[in-house]
Amino acid sequence: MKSIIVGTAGHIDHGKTALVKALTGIDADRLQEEKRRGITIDLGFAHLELPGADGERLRFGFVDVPGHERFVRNMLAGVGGIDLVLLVIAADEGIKPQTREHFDICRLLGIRRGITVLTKADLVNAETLAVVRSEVEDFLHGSFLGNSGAASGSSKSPIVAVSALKGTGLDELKHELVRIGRVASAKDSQAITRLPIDRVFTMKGFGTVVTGTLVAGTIRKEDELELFSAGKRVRVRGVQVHGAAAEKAVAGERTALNLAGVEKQELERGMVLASPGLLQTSSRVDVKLSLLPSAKTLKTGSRVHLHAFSSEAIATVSLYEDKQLKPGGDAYAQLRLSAPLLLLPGDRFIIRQFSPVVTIGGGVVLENDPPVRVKNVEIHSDFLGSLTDDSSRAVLRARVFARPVGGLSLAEAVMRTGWHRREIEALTVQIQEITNVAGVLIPNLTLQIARKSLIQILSGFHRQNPLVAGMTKEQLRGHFVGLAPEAFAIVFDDAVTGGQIDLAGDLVRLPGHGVVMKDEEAESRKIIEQIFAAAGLKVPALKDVLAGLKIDQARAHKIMTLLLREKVLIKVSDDLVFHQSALAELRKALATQKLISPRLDVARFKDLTGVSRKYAIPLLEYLDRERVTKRVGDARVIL
Ligand SMILES: Nc1nc2c(ncn2[C@@H]2O[C@H](COP(=O)(O)OP(=O)(O)OP(=O)(O)O)[C@@H](O)[C@H]2O)c(=O)[nH]1
Ligand SMILES: [Mg+2]
Repeated sequence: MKSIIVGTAGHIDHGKTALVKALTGIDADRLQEEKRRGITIDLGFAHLELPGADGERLRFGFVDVPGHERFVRNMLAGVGGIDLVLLVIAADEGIKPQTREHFDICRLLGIRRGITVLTKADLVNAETLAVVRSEVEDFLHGSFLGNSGAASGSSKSPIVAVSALKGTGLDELKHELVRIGRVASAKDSQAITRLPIDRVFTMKGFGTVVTGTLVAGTIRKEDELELFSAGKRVRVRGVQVHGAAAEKAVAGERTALNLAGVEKQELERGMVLASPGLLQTSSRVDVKLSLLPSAKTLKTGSRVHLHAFSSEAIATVSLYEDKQLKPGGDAYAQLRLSAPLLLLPGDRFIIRQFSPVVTIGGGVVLENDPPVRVKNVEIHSDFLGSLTDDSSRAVLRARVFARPVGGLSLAEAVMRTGWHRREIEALTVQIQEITNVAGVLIPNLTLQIARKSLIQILSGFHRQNPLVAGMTKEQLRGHFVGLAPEAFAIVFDDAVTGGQIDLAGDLVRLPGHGVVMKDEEAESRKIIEQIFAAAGLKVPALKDVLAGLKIDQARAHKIMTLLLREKVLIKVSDDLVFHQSALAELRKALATQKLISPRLDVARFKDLTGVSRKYAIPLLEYLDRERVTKRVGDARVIL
């Protein structure tokens, strides 16, 4: 069943609540004070099911708002989630200040569909009704509720005259509700769940209950949700939709949740329940701001009241391009919020003047984690412009290209767009210029440049250090500090697998660019290796070995350095060097010894290895450093 949220709008006393009651049979004025004073103070709710075509049914959730100018704040808490507006104008009064203000709000929120209702039609004669109708037509001209110009067929926004008292016009109104409800775009029940809370109360036998318009996603019994901005997890004990118990609530439904894990005092209007662990609140947002023609010029640095869904905050406006925004104009701006709010790109909001409080404009959130200071306004404005693109592919592409080196992780992409991870992954596949490298999205161009740089850096290194066999991987990594580690890893691994670079132990070099040894050097190297390999643990003194070679001392030392760097030989103390194979054997022997007894003293070690004390002590100290053994008092244990 399709669910549509219908909001009322219009001046005080024009008959909004009476109209909702005439349609649904439900009195949305639930507060004592409302009944006593005969005015709506806070949001009221009602519901109605109507048959559509082909046996389908449409479910309308009504949000009835107060018309009083002092309660526009409450009106704003309800209007954020609506799909369709009933703009209520009393036929005996015509257009009044809150008719205008509510209508402006609907336009600024991007509400696309609605019906204009001329109420109290029974109080005027046909002639007056015709005059009011034509006044209203002029007023709506060119807007989403206007009927001239391109609007036609199913997108037509009707004006219906109604008497809630006599019941006239109600059938026509229901007919129009169904007609428009059928074509209104439904909210996305697959999206990441968000329920802005508009009421909190306790119910005997149920505990804490919150209500709201489910603007995205689905909520089931037993779901875990995250409470923003409290940063708390809560459990859904029960779900009600339009006043009746339900297994689940889907986007577009008026939803009540019975919550476990939270007290009533911890909850308030303006908080949001959302899918856990995916989203984050923001204290700064970049937006596209529109100022009403009726507003005063807005200077950069001004403070305003911001309303988004059921939440509100004070915002300081910082305009990107100019120092001020003229009435009727629009501009990119950064809003700094007095309290962090859960906002996602695409969310609409209203701004009201700080004092006196009147609606002056609104806009759409583009970025919920903007830079504190923008270095180049032109580039940043271009970026914000690309975020307004209708194609989600274009938007994702722009976001990835805005992070050309560090990349955009999937988790962050979810947080910054509000899209599901799987959607983003699917989009990435469609965008040719970007790659998903182990969960980090990065432009292909960056990978190409990194591949080239890798080779250039290595060949530069070889040129400057002809006597060194190569760079360590860490040294090389140091040239790519800004690059996402995942991207470096793939570029590096690909280069090794593809044979563009050689990796020997810890050393990286270009193929054929190692240290070139002359014949006698190569021969000497072989001799050294053989002597140490054959010696096992009873190694000769290094200086004796080097002195026995045919080459000079400088070259002999160069060879030694190479052998140590490649870890063929290992230095255990200043004058003791072992072949790596001998130490590997020793480790094996100790592992076997451990099975017999992990305790080891110097005498035992000497027995085991056959070496003298002169070798035993430095070897044991080396093994301690390598965490093969551990000193405990006078003895050691094998780890
Ligand atoms: N004669 C007549 N009176 C109506 C009609 N609709 C509403 N009224 C009366 O107008 C008064 C105001 O109606 P409400 O429905 O409370 O007006 P409202 O727009 O909800 O007012 P707020 O919520 O305070 O902004 C009430 O006394 C209603 O009985 C109608 O169609 N005909
Ligand atoms: Mg009312």
